[in-house]
Amino acid sequence: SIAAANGGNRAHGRPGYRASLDYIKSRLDAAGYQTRIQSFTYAGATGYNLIADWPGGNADEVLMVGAHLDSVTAGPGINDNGSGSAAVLETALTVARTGYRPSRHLRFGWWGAEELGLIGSRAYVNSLSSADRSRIKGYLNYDMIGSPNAGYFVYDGDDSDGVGAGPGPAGSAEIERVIQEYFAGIGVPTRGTDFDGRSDYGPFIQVGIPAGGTFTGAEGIKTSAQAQLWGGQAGVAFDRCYHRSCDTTGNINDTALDRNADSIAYAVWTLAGGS
Ligand code: DPN
Ligand code: ZN
Repeated sequence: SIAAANGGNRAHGRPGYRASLDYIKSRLDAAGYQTRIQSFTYAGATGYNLIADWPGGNADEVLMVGAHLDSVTAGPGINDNGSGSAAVLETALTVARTGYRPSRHLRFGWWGAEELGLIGSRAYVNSLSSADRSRIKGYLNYDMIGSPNAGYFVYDGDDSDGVGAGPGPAGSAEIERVIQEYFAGIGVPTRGTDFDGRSDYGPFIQVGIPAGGTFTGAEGIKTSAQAQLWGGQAGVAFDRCYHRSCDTTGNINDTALDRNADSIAYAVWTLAGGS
């Protein structure tokens, strides 16, 4: 509805982006987060990241959770990436609602201009001193987690398949294991997906920060083996509306979004510790 009231999208430099960011910021401010907006310039327009810190926890051991909030200009970008943005927001609000006191310091991020080449997340990582980078012990990324013809992919921290992009930085395998443990507990099989650099974990792993997260598929086609495993339609894209005007609220698989959102909470509570 924020996109609809602001020209139909949340693209970099468009009013729907800033309106969405302001909405999330107001929810987090009301819940007790310390928020800040980080600006950057790209392609002649100002872009924004939203960074939200949950007070407390060990500042030398930061767990960060992020999603890109921008869409393409073609449509409202509800699966890509309203899904991850909303689930990360709900996780942050649940932290506040439950009065969670994590051992590690928790930080949440919503990135601008991902669709133009991971611009916002790169600006954030570049803005950190090397000391601040080394304090971030893990980065969890959620980009497209409600795909209508969903797969259940977990970023392949340990390169268990031995093909493609290789393992993530040391520590990524533990993140992957924790996320796999959640899905095993609900009886949903998962498969690895490579750190191929197509989402905002890219700038983090480039500087050696362990990363992980989940993904339910984009323009790739679900195979018949995958349809056997997860249901859905073989020979059809995980998200037929990827980067199209039909990426609306009708383009969300509620079951996939629900399971993935729950996996975020499980990963945060497990990896950040405390009570
Ligand atoms: N962020 C999208 C892209 O860059 O095309 C989709 C995507 C998300 C692809 C996550 C791979 C992994
Ligand atoms: Zn995306």
